[in-house]
Amino acid sequence: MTATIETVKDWVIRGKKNEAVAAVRAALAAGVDPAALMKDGLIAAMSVVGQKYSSGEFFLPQMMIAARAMTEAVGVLKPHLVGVAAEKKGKAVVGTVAGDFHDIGKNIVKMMLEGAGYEVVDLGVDVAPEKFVAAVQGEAPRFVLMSALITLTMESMRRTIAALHDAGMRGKVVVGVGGAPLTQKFADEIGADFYGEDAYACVETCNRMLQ
Ligand code: B12
Repeated sequence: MTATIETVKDWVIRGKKNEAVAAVRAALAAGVDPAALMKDGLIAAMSVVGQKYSSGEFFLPQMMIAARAMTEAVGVLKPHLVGVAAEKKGKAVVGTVAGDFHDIGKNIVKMMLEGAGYEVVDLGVDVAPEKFVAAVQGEAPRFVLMSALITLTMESMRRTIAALHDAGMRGKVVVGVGGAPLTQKFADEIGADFYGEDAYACVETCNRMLQ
């Protein structure tokens, strides 16, 4: 089977899990760069799916099967993207904020952080501010990393930062935020320490902040 980044993207958009996985394997075997497969194949496919959903061409079931294909394909790419860290770095608590169940991006961030040597405590999805606070109190992480994909749930980030502040924990952690609708401007407005546009930027910023 010959497979290119475009083939991978196409199968994910169409929600064809087995074909997407086979196309990723074939593209890797043909020497396609794994990082490019992730960015221009898988992540780009989800943008197209989002556009099709917005325009009414796709409905929730199509979005769900595309997400499933994406998740399977990421699993195949993982060993090619994630190195074996030479040293252990800091601890990070990650989670998708309250009201939000999107976790593909958060899981990629987790995967890249673990590959870079971070210990990651994953709180999952729909994580209430109090749960982030309890994790900071119990785990003493260096980083709290929040993900949001819905404009409305971005406000949960503001509430989580306020809850950390009220619990006297804000100064003890570096707070990073990300997710497709996020911007640097919003991150500044809610008092986050950094915004990262993708998982690579997240790891790079965490590394920089440890120095
Ligand atoms: C897949 C998907 C779903 C799947 C989610 C499956 C899953 N397990 O996550 C399903 C089908 C379940 C779903 C459900 C819904 N969805 Co949806 N979904 C999407 C879609 C198509 C792709 C999201 C995605 O996975 N992208 C790929 C990942 C890799 O990208 P990412 O998350 O942005 O992550 C990258 C970066 O942002 C960054 N990053 C992410 N997190 C973090 C954190 C930190 C700290 C840092 C530094 C970086 C970082 O790194 C990641 C990797 O590089 C988007 C469209 C879009 N353009 O985003 C809509 C979208 C987000 N969904 C939308 C909607 C409306 C919904 C629903 C409300 C639909 C409904 N009627 O029920 C529900 C939400 C339920 C809920 N309460 O959460 C809307 C949101 C609109 C808005 N303005 O807010 C979108 C934009 C679609 C659209 N165009 O309308 N969805």
